Amino acid sequence: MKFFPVELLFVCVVYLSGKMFTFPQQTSTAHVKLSTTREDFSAVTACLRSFTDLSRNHILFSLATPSAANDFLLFKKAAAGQIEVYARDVTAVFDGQEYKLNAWLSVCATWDSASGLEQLWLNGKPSCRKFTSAGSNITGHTIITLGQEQDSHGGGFDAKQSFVGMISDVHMWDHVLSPCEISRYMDNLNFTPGNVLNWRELDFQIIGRVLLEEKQNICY
Ligand SMILES: [Ca+2]
Repeated sequence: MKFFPVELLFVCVVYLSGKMFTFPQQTSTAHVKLSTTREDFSAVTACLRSFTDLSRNHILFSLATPSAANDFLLFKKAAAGQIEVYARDVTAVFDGQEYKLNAWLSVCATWDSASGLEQLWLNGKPSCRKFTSAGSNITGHTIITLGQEQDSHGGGFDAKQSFVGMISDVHMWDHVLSPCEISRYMDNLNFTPGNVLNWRELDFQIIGRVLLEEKQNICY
């Protein structure tokens, strides 16, 4: 009888175009772990599309290194319209965001260490540009999770901050995308895929009840 280590069944690189991860219940465990061998970032752009009906706090994108659990993070606060973006453990709150429930949202966040400025984009609309942290890079072994927020490197999850819903089209770049490139992502036009995370050839691991499903197309 052939024996396959359990991990092998869940670690894969898959062409995910047209697919989504479904997080069907609130837990403190279920998540998707995204892998990159990159360990030094002087700038970041992360983009994803999400669909949820959560009005409580919840995580959208969590990147931790051994020295900083919130090295780059997108977090929807319970307060209406407020999205936090962390860089190097420092947060900026972006207020007045049209964060609709029960709809696909396109979200991107950028940061660069030279200026220390962040910007959030939601459904094509840019936010204010806000300062968080300048002068130091995101460095060290990088763990990225979807579905759970890391309070420690790869762990420290809290069900009350978990994501419930669907996530698709996750990309990450090691530079700040131009507004034009972000618009192309938001409009789902032809854009240059992420050079750190690329949804079209994503290296990921599913832990717990997360399903990889076809994105649903509604016919009229
Ligand atoms: Ca937390």
